[in-house]
Amino acid sequence: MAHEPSAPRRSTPETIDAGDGAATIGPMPRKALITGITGQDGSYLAELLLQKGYEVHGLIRRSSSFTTGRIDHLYHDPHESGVRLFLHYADLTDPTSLYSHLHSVKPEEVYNLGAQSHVKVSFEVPEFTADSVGMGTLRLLEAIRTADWPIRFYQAGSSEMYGSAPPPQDESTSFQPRSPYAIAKVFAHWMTIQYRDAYGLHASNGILFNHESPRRGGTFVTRKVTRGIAAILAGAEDHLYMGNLAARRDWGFAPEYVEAMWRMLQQDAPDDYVIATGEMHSVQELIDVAFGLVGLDPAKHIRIDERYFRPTEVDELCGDASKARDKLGWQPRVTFHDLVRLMLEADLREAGIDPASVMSGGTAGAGNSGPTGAAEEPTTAGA
Ligand code: NAP
Ligand code: G4F
Repeated sequence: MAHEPSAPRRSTPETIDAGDGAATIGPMPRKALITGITGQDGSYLAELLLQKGYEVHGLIRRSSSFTTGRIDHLYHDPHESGVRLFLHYADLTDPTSLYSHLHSVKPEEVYNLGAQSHVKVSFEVPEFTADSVGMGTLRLLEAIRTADWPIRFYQAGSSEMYGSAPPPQDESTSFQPRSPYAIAKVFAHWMTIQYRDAYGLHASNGILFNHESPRRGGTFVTRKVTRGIAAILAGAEDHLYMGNLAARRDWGFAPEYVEAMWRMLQQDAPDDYVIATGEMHSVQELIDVAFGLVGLDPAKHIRIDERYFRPTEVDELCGDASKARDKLGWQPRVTFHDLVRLMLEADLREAGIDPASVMSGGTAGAGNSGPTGAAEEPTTAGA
């Protein structure tokens, strides 16, 4: 399909490819299938796999508006040679779509990143969350079980599964989930182990602690803060309405975390791995660091709104990723302060503000501001 010169660069199942020609030379590239390719992690994973020479197939949901903002930069007209990124319409709640695309693509690696991934929202749409996160994983595993070629499977597990289990949390810590989202992830985690044990699938669980980037959705707390500051400096907002500032999280940098996913599937044997920085900070500290970088007083701009509190909260998450370090050779590099700085810089640029003009201590320069596609924090719903 020809791409209209004046149209915005949008990727649809008919029009997207990677366009660097690598797939046309030499042996057949390895094929990977990604659910959730339009999300933060899916976009970084697609980039990583394309760089490694894979042919990448992403499953996307049909929507009345474009959802491919985070992967549009991978777009090249399919009439060019070397197409290596393909998109297909499917949904984790629709088993037929999963089965048919799996069998037509025949991937060697499947990364299950698709999910209703917002914890607070999972209290409002618990059935859809359980369906997409829990049952969706089971549907994908069932489709894989029927395949007559070897497939390696990655399940995007979450530190939310630990819930009220005290930190530090590692692979031996018991799950004590505190939300519909976390309970659905626990189901998916154990189902992945079940298919590994019962059917010999090469199926691995990543238990990833919070990871962020300039592509993070706008209703997660880090991005909400960095976007909020940019809006305040741009004169568009005066206040930022927040929830529980005492919650503590282990925040890392998303591109490093998708590298760990890939490493898990390169192991001879499947296994489960915690991926984390081992450092914990409160939401209040996040606010103080981010506001401090631009010399704003948070007390003047932060307001508390009950709607952003969860019915049950996870107070403290801090991961011990020793196993990933020892077995996968994986280690985080971007620190909490670097992360806040690079996200803030990206949001300032997006708001038309030169970071150097407002930030103290120089700029990080590490931020991949890329397309974000993030939505506004809703004003009528409590996310
Ligand atoms: P995200 O930005 O919210 O992306 C979620 C992706 O799932 C989007 O592509 C979304 O598509 C897709 N999706 C939602 N419902 C679906 C359905 N019914 N069928 C198919 N696809 C569906 O999430 P993320 O931060 O990249 O996280 C990736 C995965 O890791 C998720 O499973 C998340 O739960 C898990 N995880 C994330 C973190 C973290 O800190 N980021 C930590 C641990 C685990 P649309 O674009 O159409 O909405
Ligand atoms: O950024 P959050 O919404 O992330 P949360 O709930 O930790 O979940 C994220 O990380 C999980 C891994 O542990 C993923 F599995 C999950 O998919 C998602 O990516 O909230 C972080 C903390 C919470 O304790 C929340 O109560 O920040 C607190 N918070 C305080 N005020 C707020 C706000 N969170 C949001 N979203 N908005 C607020 O105004």
